[in-house]
Amino acid sequence: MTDYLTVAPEVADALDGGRPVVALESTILSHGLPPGRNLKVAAELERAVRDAGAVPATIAVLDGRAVIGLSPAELERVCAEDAGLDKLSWRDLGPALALGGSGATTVASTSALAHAAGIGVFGTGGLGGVHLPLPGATATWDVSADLGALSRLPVLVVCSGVKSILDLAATLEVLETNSVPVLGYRTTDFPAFYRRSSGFEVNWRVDDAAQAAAAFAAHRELTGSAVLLANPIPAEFEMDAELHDRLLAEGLDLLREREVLGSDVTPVLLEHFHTASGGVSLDANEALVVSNVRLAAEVAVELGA
Ligand code: PSU
Ligand code: MN
Repeated sequence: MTDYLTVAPEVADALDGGRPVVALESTILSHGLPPGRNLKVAAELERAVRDAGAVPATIAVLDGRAVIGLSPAELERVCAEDAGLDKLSWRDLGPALALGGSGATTVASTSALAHAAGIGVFGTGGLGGVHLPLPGATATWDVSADLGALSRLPVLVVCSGVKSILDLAATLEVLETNSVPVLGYRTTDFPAFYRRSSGFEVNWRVDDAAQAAAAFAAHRELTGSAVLLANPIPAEFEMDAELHDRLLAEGLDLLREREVLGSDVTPVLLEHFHTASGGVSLDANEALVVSNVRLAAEVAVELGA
């Protein structure tokens, strides 16, 4: 695997010296945020990680290389309006690397590449999960590869839960089946991305970064699966419940009308939220991901790696 990795010198130095590093994904930039705003958020995320005392490593696949720690020019490329990057999940990495492809990495593929590079902590916005069946169908079998990746990679992922377009109960069950503990950060309620609470309980609560780090360190000794640290969106950015429910209903209608399936579902839904909310969802998205990567950096500092 190391033959396919290009690790930025600053990231390699930190890893060699046992200093804290935080992995960041690129799908949220290329497929989750509009051009212009994405580059601003990318810079802000890296700054938040640095301010908390860790080194950021934004990950993407560029021209057949898995880049661990994008340079400013590479970040611009990923965020460009005409970037034309594919969304690469874990299963896509082999072909993309071997065939010289380029693409943005999801939670699944970013976790795999971070682990291959020796990075254990990863901060992002939302996790993929189990999709609800379409009306009339018994099952879509659309279960994000993020869940499979978390079952097999010993990383700590900090996120704000999953969007309410997903089947939250089923998503939590799959995490349990795969021995992925869900730690609520200062809460026992699983967050629902734009909303602080989903009404579903998580099994553990931690109140500071040190507790999260200790839980992850102990879990890593015993299993090969991930730990999910669920951090609710900052209260002042939580989306109004009525607005949220309206946008979600409209978004689901849109998905049905356009017959959107598979990996396009999340990008199309996010785009609807962003345009139809007049930017409210963009501010929310930015606030939650900044808060998550800051917390990821605090945990990485506590872990000392
Ligand atoms: N959820 C969000 N924003 C995102 C994603 C999920 O609120 O940008 C992205 C992440 O990269 C995640 C991926 O790993 O979508 C999951 O896609 P899928 O459901 O196709 O596996
Ligand atoms: Mn899917």
